[in-house]
Amino acid sequence: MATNGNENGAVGQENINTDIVTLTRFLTEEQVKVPEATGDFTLLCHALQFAFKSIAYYIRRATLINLTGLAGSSNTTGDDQKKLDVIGNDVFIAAMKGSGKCRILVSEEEEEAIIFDEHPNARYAVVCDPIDGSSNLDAGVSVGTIFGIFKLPDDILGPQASVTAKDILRPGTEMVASGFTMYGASAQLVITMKSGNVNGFTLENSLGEFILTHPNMQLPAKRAIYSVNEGNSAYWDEWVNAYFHSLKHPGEGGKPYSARYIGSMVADAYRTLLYGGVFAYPADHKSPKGKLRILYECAPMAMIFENAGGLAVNSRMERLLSIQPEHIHDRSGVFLGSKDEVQKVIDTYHKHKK
Ligand code: AHM
Ligand code: MG
Repeated sequence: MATNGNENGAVGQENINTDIVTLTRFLTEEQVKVPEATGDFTLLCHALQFAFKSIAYYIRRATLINLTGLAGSSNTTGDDQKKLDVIGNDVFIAAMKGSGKCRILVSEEEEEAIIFDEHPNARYAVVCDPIDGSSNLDAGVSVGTIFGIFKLPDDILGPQASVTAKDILRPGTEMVASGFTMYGASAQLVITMKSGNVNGFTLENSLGEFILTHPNMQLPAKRAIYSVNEGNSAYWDEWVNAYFHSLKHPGEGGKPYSARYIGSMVADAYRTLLYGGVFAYPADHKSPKGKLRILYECAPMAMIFENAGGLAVNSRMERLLSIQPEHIHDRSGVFLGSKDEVQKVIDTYHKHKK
């Protein structure tokens, strides 16, 4: 077998892997496994990939090219928009439109769903939060893009069919794929297909390629880490307070949980995926429907966590993936993470609701 001369791990001699799996290769190999595949999904993913690379590039350079700060506008829900929110959204819309494979796009930054009537035969609908956690941007904290992909039914294909936002008010169980890209020390893309594995890719900046670095990600079944904005505890239901109290005060001989909260869902979720634990943004008295959005924040994350062996429920302990949003920006409470940790949430809920 040929080697590249680094058996001793000598400094300056890289052990070069010349057979790497890029996202492009991975998608092609996945497509081959589905004989009836048309290639449309693969092309859509290529367009998504370009959007992630572009957003990663602008975020890396933000401070240098004056992209930090507010854009002077606010989005659908009155949140101040950052310049990068606007750029991320524009990049995403252009990529989806240009793919020719996207019929409907829902973005957190757009009040209405965008319907691409110029592509009446496009089979896919995409939901996204182009830059989630953007309040952290100027401090250089990791943010991310979250996305979900639905395949539209045949009866709304073609120039005669009329497509509306209602066509995308579907539960997460109907997604064909979901994922997120975290823009951190490096850009990390995590993607999963319906009932498939969860795979993690790292953007290699010089090659400009996402490389498969975390194949078949599996969430540890338990881990004593909780991630929640405890500043909201005055608004929480009694059972939510009781649950977090029990983590911090485990009783005689027990070890209290560690708290980790970045305030950027993608970063908190990525850590939870790798290390285990529980991430929560419960519904509370101030936000009775919760803060996070069902379509493009909760459902895509829920699919990743379930496919990696974890659980994801809302504040009524219903499976997050089964929740049908009432409108495209509908919200939900969320608890997701390691199987045993989320089970503990469910048990506490039922004990207190008896
Ligand atoms: P955004 O979509 O406006 O960026 O808000 C979503 C973010 C999530 O990334 C994060 O989990 C949450 O809001 C943090 O909220 P808070 O600052 O209330 O803790
Ligand atoms: Mg968001």
